[in-house]
Amino acid sequence: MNIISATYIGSFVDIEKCPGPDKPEYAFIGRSNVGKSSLINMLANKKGLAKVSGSPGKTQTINYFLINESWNLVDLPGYGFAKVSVQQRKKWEKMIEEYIRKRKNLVCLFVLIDSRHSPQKNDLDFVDQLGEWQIPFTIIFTKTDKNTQSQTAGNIKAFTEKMKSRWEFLPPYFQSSVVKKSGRNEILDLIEEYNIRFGAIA
Ligand SMILES: Nc1nc2c(ncn2[C@@H]2O[C@H](COP(=O)(O)OP(=O)(O)OP(=O)(O)O)[C@@H](O)[C@H]2O)c(=O)[nH]1
Ligand SMILES: [Mg+2]
Repeated sequence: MNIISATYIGSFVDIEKCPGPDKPEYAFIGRSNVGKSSLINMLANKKGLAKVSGSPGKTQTINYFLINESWNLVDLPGYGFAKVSVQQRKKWEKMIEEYIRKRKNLVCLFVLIDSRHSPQKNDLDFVDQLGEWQIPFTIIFTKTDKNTQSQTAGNIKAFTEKMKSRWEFLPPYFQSSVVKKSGRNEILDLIEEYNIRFGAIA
C-alpha cells in the first residue's frame, strides 16, 4: 500500500472524545521505549509525525494520525514505565484499558515486544490480560537491528514458546527495525487487508 498522506489529528485522554468511529483504526501498545512511535513514523513514512524519545514515558496521551484520508494509526502510552507516580500509572492503565476494550473500530491492536530481550513478565502478563478480555492482537518484535539474527530468533522463539504454554493458538507476528527499515511492507499489507474487510462490513 502506498502512503499518500499522513496527518496528525489530535491527542486525547478521554475515550468518548476520540475521533468518530467511522474509520478503521490500528493501535500500537507495548512497554515504554519499545518503539511504538518510531514504528508509526516508519509506517507513515514521515519523520517526526509521532514524537520519539530516548527516554521512556514520552507518549502520554492517545494520539491519532489520519492516513490516506481514510484510516487511523493510533499511538498509545507505554506500560511498565517505573518512573511515574503510582497514581499517574493507574490513570494511564485505565485509559489504555478503556481504549482497548471500548473502541468498536479498533480493527487490530499491535503489541510491540522488544526483540533484544528474553521474555519479560510484564509483556507476558499484558498479552494474558488481552486473552482474558478476548481482544485479538498481532505481535511485532521491534529493534531487530540491535542483535544478531540468531539472538533475535532465539528471543522470538522463547517468547512464542511461553505463549504456546498458555494459549491454544499463537497470534500472527512480525519483526521490525526502523534502522534497517524492515517490516514496513508486511505490516502495511496486513492493514490493507483489514481495511478492505472493514469497508465490506461498514
Ligand atoms: N536501534 C533501534 N532503535 C529504535 C528502533 N525503534 C525505536 N528505537 C529507539 O528507541 C527509543 C524509543 O523509541 P520510541 O518510538 O519513542 O518508543 P515508544 O515505545 O513510543 O516509547 P514511549 O512513548 O515512551 O512509550 C528511541 O531512542 C528510538 O530511536 C529500532 O527499530 N531500532
Ligand atoms: Mg511513544
